[in-house]
Amino acid sequence: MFGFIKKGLQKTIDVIKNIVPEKKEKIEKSVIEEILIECDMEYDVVEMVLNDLPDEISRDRLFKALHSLFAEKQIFDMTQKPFVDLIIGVNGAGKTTTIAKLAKKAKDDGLKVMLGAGDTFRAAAIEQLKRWADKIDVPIVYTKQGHDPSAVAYDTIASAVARGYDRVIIDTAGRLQTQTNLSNELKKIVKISNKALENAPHRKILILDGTQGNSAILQASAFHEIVGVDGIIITKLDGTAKGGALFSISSRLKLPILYVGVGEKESDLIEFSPEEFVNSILDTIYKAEAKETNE
Ligand SMILES: Nc1nc2c(ncn2[C@@H]2O[C@H](COP(=O)(O)OP(=O)(O)OP(=O)(O)O)[C@@H](O)[C@H]2O)c(=O)[nH]1
Ligand SMILES: [Mg+2]
Repeated sequence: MFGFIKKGLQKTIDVIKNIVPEKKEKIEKSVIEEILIECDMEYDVVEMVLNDLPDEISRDRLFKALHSLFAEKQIFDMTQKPFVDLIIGVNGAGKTTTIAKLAKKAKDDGLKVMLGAGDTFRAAAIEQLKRWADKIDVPIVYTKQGHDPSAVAYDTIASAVARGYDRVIIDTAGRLQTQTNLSNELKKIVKISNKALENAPHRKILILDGTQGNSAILQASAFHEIVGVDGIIITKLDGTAKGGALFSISSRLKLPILYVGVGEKESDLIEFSPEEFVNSILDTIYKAEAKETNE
């Protein structure tokens, strides 16, 4: 039943298996504490979770405690045409790859998708997104290196409006000469997108590198302050044992995790479900089946 996310969580699950040699109905608090810390849940969050729990913890109690850490998913009116996603995040976080994955998902759902190569800082970034656009077979709006990214955002949205497209996904640079430059550039892209289409960008999605674990929280707060993030995508979950950081990232930032990246291919993106995530972890610890906890 919970097959998909387990693929991305394998390394985290391996760490847990080493701590819990035998699955039981109830697990000692000290063992749960060790598991959560080893999986890179922030210590303050671990304490908060364990505070209200008894010395021997049932699956049901732990499920509720862990599940409550995740921020509620905001409902977006995705019927707005075009629905515009702006993708932000630091250098190397996985923005461009994730855009390809999101584009493929939307295309597979029968939507007309257009990409905007808003990372004009590096020529290679434009080329990389063009290659993905070719592979997935979706149109892309781009310009020369060094040109104004907000103009690319504007042109992409305007073209999508004119051609009746359903979805626009805009890439951005992860690094400029200074932090202030990046901050001003992102604000400008948002402002100009809004001139191209009211309410655009509809979602500002922050991409975080999952291998960074909890250290991504500070970085995320900075982006949130600059533009106001609507949702997070955590990439490279396949390459890390720090899956527990997802709890602290979502609860500290009070932002929903929309998807997780579990590989480098365009199909390696999984819609994030807090239930499935928590159950995948609990399946490794407890004897009792998941369905008993969901009643
Ligand atoms: N294993 C794994 N690798 C990933 C995942 N997502 C992205 N990557 C890899 O991470 C590297 C960086 O990804 P990019 O998409 O180029 O990152 P970016 O944020 O666009 O980087 P810049 O354009 O330099 O700011 C690439 O080698 C990707 O293949 C993932 O979910 N799993
Ligand atoms: Mg990129």
